[in-house]
Amino acid sequence: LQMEHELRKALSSGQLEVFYQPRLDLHSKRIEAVEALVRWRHPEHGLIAPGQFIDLAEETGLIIPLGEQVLRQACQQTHQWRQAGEADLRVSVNLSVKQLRQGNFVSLVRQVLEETGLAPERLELELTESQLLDDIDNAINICRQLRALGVQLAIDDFGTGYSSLSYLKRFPVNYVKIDRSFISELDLTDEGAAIARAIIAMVHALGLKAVAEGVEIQAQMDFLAAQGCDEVQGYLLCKPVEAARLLEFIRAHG
Ligand code: G
Ligand code: G
Ligand code: MN
Ligand code: NA
Repeated sequence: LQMEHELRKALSSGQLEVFYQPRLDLHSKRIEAVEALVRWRHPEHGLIAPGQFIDLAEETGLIIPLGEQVLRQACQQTHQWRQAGEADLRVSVNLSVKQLRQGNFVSLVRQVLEETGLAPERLELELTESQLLDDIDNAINICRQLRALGVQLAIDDFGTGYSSLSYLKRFPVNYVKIDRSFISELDLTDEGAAIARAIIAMVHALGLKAVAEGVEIQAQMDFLAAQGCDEVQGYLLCKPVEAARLLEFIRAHG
C-alpha cells in the first residue's frame, strides 16, 4: 500500500524517467533503433529498476498512466533528437496488454504522435507472446489498427511462450525479439545454436525481422550475424542508459 502510494506520487511528480538501450542493425552496422525502458528516480532511494515496480503497476492499473508517460516521453525524445540533427532513430516502447484493452489505445497513440511530431514508422510497440495470446482476437484487431497508423510492432521475449508458427502468422507484426535465454545458451551447447538458428529461419520465412536480445559476448554477435539475424541488443554494445548518455554512445559509434 505504501509502495502504491509512492508510485502514484512518482507518476504525478515526474519521477519516472525513460532510459534507452541501442539496437544495432547487423546489415547497415548502424544503431537504427533504441528500446525505451522505464526507471524510477526516487528522491530517497535513487534509481529503481522496473523489475521492482512493473508488477505492482500492472496489479493496480497504474500501468496505464505509466505506459502513457513512457510512450509520450520516448516519442518526444526521439523526435527531438531527429529535429536537432543529433540522431535518426526508431524507438521501441514496451506495452502491457492492459493498455491494449483500454478502449481508446489506438487514439492515444495517434494523439501522442501528433503532439510530439514523431513519424509513425519511427515508433515500434513491443508486446510479449503470452500477453498477445491472452485475448487473441482483440489483440489482432488492435494490432491491425496500429499498423494502419503506420506504427511498427514487435513480439517481445519470443520463445518463452507457445512460439508457434501459426499464431506468429496471424499477428501483423514486423519484428520478433528472441528472448535472451536463447542467446545466452548460444555458445554453451550445440542445441542452443540450433534453436537460435531455427527461430531466425522461421522469422525470415514469415517475412519478418529477427532481433536478438541479451547479446553479451562477441561470439554470440558473430554467430547471429552469420545466421542473418537483423538486429542485436545487449550489454556487449551498451546497457540501458539515460538520454544524454545514449546520444554520446551514438556519436561515438554511429
Ligand atoms: O530495463 P530492465 O531490464 O530492468 O526491464 C525489466 C523489465 O521491465 C523488462 O521485461 C521490460 O520489458 C519491462 N519494462 C521496462 N520498461 C517498461 C515499460 O515502460 N512498460 C512496460 N510495460 N514494461 C517495461
Ligand atoms: O523484457 P524486455 O526485453 O523488455 O527486457 C529488457 C531488459 O533486458 C531490460 O531490463 C535490460 O536491462 C535487460 N537487458 C538488456 N541487455 C541485456 C543483456 O545483455 N543481458 C542481460 N542479462 N539483460 C539485458
Ligand atoms: Mn522489451
Ligand atoms: Na525481451
